[in-house]
Amino acid sequence: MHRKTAVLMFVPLWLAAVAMSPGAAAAPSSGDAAPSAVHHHDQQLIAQQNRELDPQALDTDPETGQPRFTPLPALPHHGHDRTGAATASDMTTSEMAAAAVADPAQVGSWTNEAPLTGDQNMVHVVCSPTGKCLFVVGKAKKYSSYVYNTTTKTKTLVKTPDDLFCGGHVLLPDGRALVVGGTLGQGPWRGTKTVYVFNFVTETYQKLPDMAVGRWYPSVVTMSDGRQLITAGYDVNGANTNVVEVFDPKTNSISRLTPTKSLPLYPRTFQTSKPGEIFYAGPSAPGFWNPATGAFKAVNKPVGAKGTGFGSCFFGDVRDQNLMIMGGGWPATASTNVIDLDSAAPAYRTGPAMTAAKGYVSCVNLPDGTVFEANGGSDNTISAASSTTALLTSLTGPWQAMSPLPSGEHRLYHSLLFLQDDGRVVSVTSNPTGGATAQSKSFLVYSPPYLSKGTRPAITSAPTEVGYGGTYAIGTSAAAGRAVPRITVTTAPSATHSTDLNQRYLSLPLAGGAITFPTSPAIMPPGWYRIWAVDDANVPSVAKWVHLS
Ligand SMILES: [Cu+2]
Repeated sequence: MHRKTAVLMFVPLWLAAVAMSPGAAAAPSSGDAAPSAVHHHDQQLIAQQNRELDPQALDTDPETGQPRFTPLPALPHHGHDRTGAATASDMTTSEMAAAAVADPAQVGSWTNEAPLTGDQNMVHVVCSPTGKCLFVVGKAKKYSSYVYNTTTKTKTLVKTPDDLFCGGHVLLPDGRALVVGGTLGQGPWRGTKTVYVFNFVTETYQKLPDMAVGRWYPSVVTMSDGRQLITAGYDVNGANTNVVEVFDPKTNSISRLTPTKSLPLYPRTFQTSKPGEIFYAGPSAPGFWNPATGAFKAVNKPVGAKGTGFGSCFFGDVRDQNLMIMGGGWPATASTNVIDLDSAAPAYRTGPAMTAAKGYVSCVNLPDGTVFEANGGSDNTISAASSTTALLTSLTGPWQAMSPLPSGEHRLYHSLLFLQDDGRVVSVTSNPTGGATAQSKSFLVYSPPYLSKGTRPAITSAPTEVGYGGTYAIGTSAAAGRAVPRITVTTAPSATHSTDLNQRYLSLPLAGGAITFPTSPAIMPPGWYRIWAVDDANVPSVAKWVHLS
């Protein structure tokens, strides 16, 4: 693949790593915001995009307070197997035949794991270097949180001080989770101003001074300077806010930027390779945005892209800056669009079509450099759920069909996908129309084909603290006859509502047993990353966390 940005510098620069400590005194509350002045054109744009934002997901009619949907009947049971014998399986004959020939080394495999099954909606996840993931669960006004310990496979209920449901979040550079906004109420949906940080060691939330505005469905992205850009969401009155705010983890404070920006709910915003520059992926009115100055440079509209529940991932090494958006509803599309953000004239072009039309589709950067997609459907109903999953190994495609979701499972509204430290992918949550009886609470775990290809390599030694441009010796081991030519890097999972806006992947060649980190914090914003030894058969180790500063 063409590498445009030669950021690898083999300079034996051992930077002294400085551990960041959580900030000291909190700033005083910023008080109430002035009424937001949204331009008429922006209001039209927002209204259009938010119309697409799944009115079906509202189980209760905001106007009447009455249930909007009646529960769907149970899935039909086909009642026979391939031989015609009676069975209670949900699989069709052709599905069973496909399953019989499915080779995990070719298509991977799914398991349904117990730890969190039976709990409420796991709508938000943030994973940390402690090996613990924070799940914010529930639905509006019925909420809690769990810490899921991925090592011991146990869960702990966490005292949850506010309704964080449908807020925004990310793992901070110092290893805490930031959770902003949430649900203030519905009819119309309104967002809270609350700001919390979650400490994974003490497993407690700490309340910080409020944001200037309430936010329901905000986006949070860590920028190249290590601060978090907070955009969009419905405010305390249910209006889409154009106020842009920034969280500084060193001072635990929020500040409001002077320029405003109208963006739809959960806008797909990404730190580009240029410090201070954000790319808003659209699909309506995409472009490059400087939040500090308000400057915006539009790019072409992606072809066939849909604005609801679409997936978005950088394909391959983030230094190639190939951002892909895929799917979305309604009606759902299988189309993908790719834009090279580093090109002289950045423009969306058509990418390889997915194997199925899907809204609420998610994608994950796997540690071998491929992109895995799962979840979604052609509509937000169980009968329209898609069980297909696929792997993309080249930007030119095609998507290769992987093992479908287990029989009877569905992943629609509120579903999410994330990569565990063990190299497996978790898929949780589904809130199709039909209310509580239609929800799925299963905890599905996908083992990619690389986990069925012999003994995995291992990282035997590595530093915990690393610096920009620094070169570090990494000890690895590999199966007999195999070598480890590279170390790959993935971000800390922070997934919700078919997105993980901070997700990225890099591949660092091992030269003389050492790797060199990029020099630019726009490529790797400061914080915690997972490194993986990947052998010459593209089989990854389990991850080890490193802290970049
Ligand atoms: Cu939601």
